[in-house]
Amino acid sequence: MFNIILFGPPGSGKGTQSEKLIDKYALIHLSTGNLLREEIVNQTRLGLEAKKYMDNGQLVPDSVVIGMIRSAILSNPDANGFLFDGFPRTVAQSEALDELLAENRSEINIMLALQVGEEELIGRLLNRGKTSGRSDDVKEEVIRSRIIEYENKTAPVAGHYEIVEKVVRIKGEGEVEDIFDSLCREIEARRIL
Ligand code: B4P
Repeated sequence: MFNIILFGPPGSGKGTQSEKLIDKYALIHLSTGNLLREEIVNQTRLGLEAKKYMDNGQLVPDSVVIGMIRSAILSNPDANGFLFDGFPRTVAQSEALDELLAENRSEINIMLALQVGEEELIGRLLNRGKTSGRSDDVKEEVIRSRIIEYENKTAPVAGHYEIVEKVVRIKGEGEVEDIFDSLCREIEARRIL
């Protein structure tokens, strides 16, 4: 198994690059943002609870997202590997992920961390908000709250994987294809074929 975390602030290109990476490497894409939005569309109890946090630019409680990831991993026993997109977003989530993978005699092989400046992030998300229908992309103050949540709670997750030398930082500004090529180079330098 080859497991990747695609890491970075909101709007850094995680969703965009994930689509390309899962195609190229036949990985299972686990995006907690997408899973939560599905719950919202289906108006489940979990979705209605999560929406309150998401609309305010806050992280959804750890117990909710860890439970979702646990069931997604268990329902894909024959996976080649997973691409985690938008997860883990807290140190508690990263510890839970390490344990879940260890139960399957697996681990995180690489964390690819996209680096993008704050004003560029805000511009991209406001732009997406014009057409995406995503309520968390419309108001600049909500986008700023998401970036603050990222700095306070999510950025420390990189430290957790830096200790085990799994983090590679990639410039996330510029052409989508150029960024994709940089990500692929790093994966191929480490992938056991
Ligand atoms: P996510 O769905 O993960 O949302 P995101 O971080 O905004 O998306 P992403 O980073 O993938 O977007 P992308 O850059 O690809 O999370 C949404 C919310 O769900 C969170 O705020 C939180 O409330 C909750 N949540 C999710 N996971 C959670 C967890 N684990 N724990 C707790 N809560 C959780 O795209 C942005 C825009 O940039 C697009 O329009 C794209 O076209 C554009 N773009 C991409 N690359 C570009 C480039 N190179 N140049 C120009 N534009 C580019």
